Amino acid sequence: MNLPRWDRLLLNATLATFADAPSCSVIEHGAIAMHHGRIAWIGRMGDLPAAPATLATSVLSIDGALVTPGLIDCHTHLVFGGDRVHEFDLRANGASYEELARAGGGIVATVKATREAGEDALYAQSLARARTLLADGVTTLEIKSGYGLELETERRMLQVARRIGRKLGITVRTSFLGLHALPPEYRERRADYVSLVCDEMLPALAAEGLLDAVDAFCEDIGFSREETRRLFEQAQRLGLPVKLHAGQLSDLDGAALVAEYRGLSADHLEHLGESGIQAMAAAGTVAVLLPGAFYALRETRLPPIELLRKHRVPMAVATDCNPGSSPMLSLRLAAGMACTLFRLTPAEALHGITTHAARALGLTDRGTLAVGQIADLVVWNARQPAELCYWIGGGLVREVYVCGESVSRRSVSRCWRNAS
Ligand code: DI6
Ligand code: FE
Repeated sequence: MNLPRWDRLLLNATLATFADAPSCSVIEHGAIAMHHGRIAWIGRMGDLPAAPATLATSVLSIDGALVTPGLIDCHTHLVFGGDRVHEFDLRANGASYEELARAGGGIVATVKATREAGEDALYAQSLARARTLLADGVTTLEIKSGYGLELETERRMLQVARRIGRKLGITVRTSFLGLHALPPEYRERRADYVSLVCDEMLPALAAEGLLDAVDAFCEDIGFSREETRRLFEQAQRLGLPVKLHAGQLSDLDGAALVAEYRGLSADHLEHLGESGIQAMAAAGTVAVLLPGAFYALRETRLPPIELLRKHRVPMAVATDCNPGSSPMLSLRLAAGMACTLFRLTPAEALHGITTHAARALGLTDRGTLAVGQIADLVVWNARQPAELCYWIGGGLVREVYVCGESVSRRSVSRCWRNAS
């Protein structure tokens, strides 16, 4: 008989497959095989087709440890220059995020630092943050531009994002966020900046193959519906999917707008009404919840979780890792906060950082443990899925596999502060 010969086989695993929402779909006493970067077999150990030692080149018992798909952080601004510790201090002393933004701080302060950072410095400090997320179980990462607000620096950010993906061997998806803030040099020429973004920057970066999606900051302190629509029209012409920062601080009905373009996701959503939710449900647009920003800005208005559930809008959870509103470096913590602050169940929050996050990026080959899926998975120092939301902080990762290869603990556990 010709038995399969797999690259790697893990035995005695507690497998959270996420194959069937809403539960985590746990297989106890499980086994999972990886071959040529894909999941080749998954099931109960007792159902393996032969003695384990005959089935794979490497066979490892993991003593009941929890295994999940590699985590997917579907909304980050991880590439940026400098930091905004000073503003954190000012906010602790009573200043608001909007006041700082209107006074020339906020996003624009990071734009200045990002423009001034050379490519190598930008890469080093951003790579260190990506390593930290990876050490906490993230194997797929979305990174937005939006701190350049001019072609050259937007391009540099996107190139740095792609370079991080190549260096770490993880998947990085890039989104163009040219409509993030109005750059100071365009303060009196708003329409010209929107034209520059839509008619020059977006087509150029798309032609260079640097973009997977297009995003905008649709807010009172950001860009209007009309400006966002113009961007989406251009994205559609270029064949790029859209997503949107919508309803974080104000209600411009951005969720309905992005749904109109069958967008991948609407993100933040503290200000969101039922008609927007219905539009998202009809379009298959994912709701991306960002509890790190809610927490850091001391928001009190919750996203409408019960209505999202009622209309069966898939909810993803992400870090929104950025220097201003969410300097967050743990996706697992974001999931925990989604439970505590937004009252998601642990199973919902965990679907939010696996299956639903994959969908928010338009990816169908990951987010669950199933035969044929990419073999990105995490072995945890935990025995049940809810533990990943329950423990606040601490390193729970035992091993990360990316495309079937174990990521050396040494290379990922370097402190993120040391790399720059
Ligand atoms: N929403 C956010 O939470 C980040 N960007 C955005 O559009 C904040 C970016 C920053 O403050 O630097
Ligand atoms: Fe954001």
